[in-house]
Amino acid sequence: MKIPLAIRLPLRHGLVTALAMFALGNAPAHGAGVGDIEITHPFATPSLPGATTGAAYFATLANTGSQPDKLVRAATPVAASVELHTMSVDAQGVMRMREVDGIALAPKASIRMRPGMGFHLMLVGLKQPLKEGATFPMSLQFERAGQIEVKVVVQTSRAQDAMADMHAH
Ligand SMILES: [Cu+2]
Repeated sequence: MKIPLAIRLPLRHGLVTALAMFALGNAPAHGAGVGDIEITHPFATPSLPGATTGAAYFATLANTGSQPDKLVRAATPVAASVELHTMSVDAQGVMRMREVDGIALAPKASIRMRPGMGFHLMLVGLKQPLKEGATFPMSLQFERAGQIEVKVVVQTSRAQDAMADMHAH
């Protein structure tokens, strides 16, 4: 699915996304790795009623090696496609997201992915609602490390954690 490079998000969506933070401590730790890539806690926020898109994140996405790598593709059975997106706040204070061709990881880099800011994996064409507590598989293709499958947990947000997280930056 082709989408415009920049999407002006409705304010409601922006707020929901900004407040969509989950409690890391509440879920059993899980993660996966391939080659020099280490992924901790893949999670998705529950989809909004009637929504055909969802978003997934990794608590951390790290490249422990000495060579650069790049996440270039993702796929899951629960959505028609997965797009790599980045989100930022423009000069007018409006949240915008755009598709990127990959998430580059410098040697020794570690990226935190959180609702409301930065990178996320956009699930386009959801085949089923993402309900809290459910899990689904997602396969990831890295330029250098190759392919890995992760288990994504659907987890409800906690607004106070989102605020704490935002203030931590
Ligand atoms: Cu997105």
